[in-house]
Amino acid sequence: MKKFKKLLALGLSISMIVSAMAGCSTTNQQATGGADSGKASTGANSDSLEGAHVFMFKSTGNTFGDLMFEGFEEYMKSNNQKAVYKSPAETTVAAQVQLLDELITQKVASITISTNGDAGYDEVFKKAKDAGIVITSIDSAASPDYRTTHVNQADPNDIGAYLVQAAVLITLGIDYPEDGDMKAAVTTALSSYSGDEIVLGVLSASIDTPVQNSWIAAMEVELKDSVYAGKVSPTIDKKYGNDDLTESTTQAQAFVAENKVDCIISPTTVGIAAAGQTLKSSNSKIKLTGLGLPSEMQSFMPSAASDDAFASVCPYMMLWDVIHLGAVSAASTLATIDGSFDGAVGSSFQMDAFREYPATTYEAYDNGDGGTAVLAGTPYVFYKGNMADWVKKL
Ligand code: RAM
Repeated sequence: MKKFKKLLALGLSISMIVSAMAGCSTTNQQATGGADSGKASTGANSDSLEGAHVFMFKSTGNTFGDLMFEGFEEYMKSNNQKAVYKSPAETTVAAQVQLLDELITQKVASITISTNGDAGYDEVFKKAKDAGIVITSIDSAASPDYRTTHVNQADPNDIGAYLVQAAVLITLGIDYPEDGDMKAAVTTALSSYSGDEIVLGVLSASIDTPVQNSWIAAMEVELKDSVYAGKVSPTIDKKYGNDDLTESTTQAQAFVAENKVDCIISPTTVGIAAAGQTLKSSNSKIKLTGLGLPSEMQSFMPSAASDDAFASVCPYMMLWDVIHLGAVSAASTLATIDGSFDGAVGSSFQMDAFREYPATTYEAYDNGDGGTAVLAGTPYVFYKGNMADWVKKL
């Protein structure tokens, strides 16, 4: 748990902060930078995509995807390459497959994708690979049979464990510990806890999304730790909002109506914002944590160190440097194309003179798929002590 201490001490680099600010201000203007919603591929934008590097998120309208593209595009541009954002309107496998098929016809050079599911891509990925198109996955993994590597935001085991720890502390009304050691705080707090069994809920993306499922699997492993025995239910109440604001709101409302959970963990930026709004407007006692963007969560979180964090529905949450994540995937793709990186264990690439990114075996619980991953970052906690610094940056 020392990692958190280090993280809080280090923060993110100044250049990342500056580019994050740039990212926020241009998030909805990507069409001007050669990006579009995917509609262009059916004719709205006749620019040739031949040789372009495509970034495909799960669906359009998601700031998390826009920010990853920001970093991807910046890195590609600095290497004189053309980056294009193409994502379907709907968060489904079928919509991504259709778009992928069109991109193959248009002879793109590479595709970097965050997938909507485990299955259903093999045929189109094979077609892309046979056409010499490099496939890299990011955020939500693609099959190791077709990807060079998976660019992993942070260790899935850490993400799952930290989210459970945060949810338990929040349920008990305990502030984010300044030393960052949530597990120690949970252990101390639960050792003297004799109240009702704490019940956690999860508001996820789709039922099939590989990345959220890997984090949920890690949460379930964390809950098996003896520290929680008899105090926190090992069973998580799961609902799925498909990374859609309306559907996520409906699911959050169901949590409120059922009133069975003490805290909702939403490991998706769309879900946590929808739950924030729902819990706030319903005056529910249910608390919230998860993975969110400070810019989208400010109305549901404390904003000053002197605030009572528990006057807000979400006292603290976490995420990582989303812009840097996108840049790492661009570096991975270019290193694959120039032949200096092949995604095998032992293979690595550099983004700058100092930092090496090695491929290692990907060990997410439900997706320890025999493929490799490159670790791009670590989770970072947003709480009353630092929210004011972040709302305009990420
Ligand atoms: C959402 C997406 C993405 C996830 C982030 C935290 O925007 O679901 O997959 O990694 O949130």
